[in-house]
Amino acid sequence: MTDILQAPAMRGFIRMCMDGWDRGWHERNGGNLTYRMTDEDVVQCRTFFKAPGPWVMMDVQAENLAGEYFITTGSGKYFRNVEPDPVHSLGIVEINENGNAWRIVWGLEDGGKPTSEFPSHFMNHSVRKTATNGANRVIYHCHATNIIALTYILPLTDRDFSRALWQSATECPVVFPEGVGVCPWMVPGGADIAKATSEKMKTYQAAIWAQHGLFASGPDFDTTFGLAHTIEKSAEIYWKVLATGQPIRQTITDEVLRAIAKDFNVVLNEAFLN
Ligand code: 2HA
Ligand code: ZN
Repeated sequence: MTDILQAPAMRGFIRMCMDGWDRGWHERNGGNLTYRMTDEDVVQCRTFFKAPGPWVMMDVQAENLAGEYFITTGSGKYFRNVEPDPVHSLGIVEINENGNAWRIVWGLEDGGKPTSEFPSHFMNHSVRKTATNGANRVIYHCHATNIIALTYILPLTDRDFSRALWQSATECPVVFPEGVGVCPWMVPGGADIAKATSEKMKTYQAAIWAQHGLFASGPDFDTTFGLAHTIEKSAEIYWKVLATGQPIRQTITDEVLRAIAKDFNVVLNEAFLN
């Protein structure tokens, strides 16, 4: 390998950024993506690392992420520029042995920093790593249009959003049988939104930030992008139905939801069924 950008982790990361850009979920510097690298990824990329930058303390801590390496989008950087200008748009950071500081080992050239949502990503990586016995590696935040629009009209409860999404596309109960979490509007970028989101992510693969966007997790880029895409598509369908102004004549009933779960061998969150 002659270029770090040929590493499968980097290729997958960049492709996902451009997919999100193409969907229209990353206006200006909106959204962010982080990936917890495997040992093999680190071996492939290490020869391209630079002399590490200084350690930068965080106001969140996760012992189970000590010594990990993350690929991250940069604070204030544009998804639109990730493919044409990766060395400024992206970086790799190493986490210290206490799990409370990072330092840059590749990219984020000319004074760049990890995404402003790094505390939220970090806490959520920690929670999802535990919840999935180490399988989870990707955390993705996007400004998905239709899901944001729904946060103006639906009650901001896990139950209301989970039911609306399950009922709006047949694949939803199979893709996220536990439902989705909903956080009220909160100031972006800080420890509070990080903690509130990570509480939700103990149960769910995805959380919605009211009037802001979507937070999705998964073991790899395909699954995580697919989850965000599925949630947003379902929100779009629900939104189109509401926009007709017609009464809803039929929907996916709870009986059908239970039947889908049985056939596809998934456990639906019973708390959200009638
Ligand atoms: O620009 O999306 O949540 C980054 C964001 C903040
Ligand atoms: Zn955002």
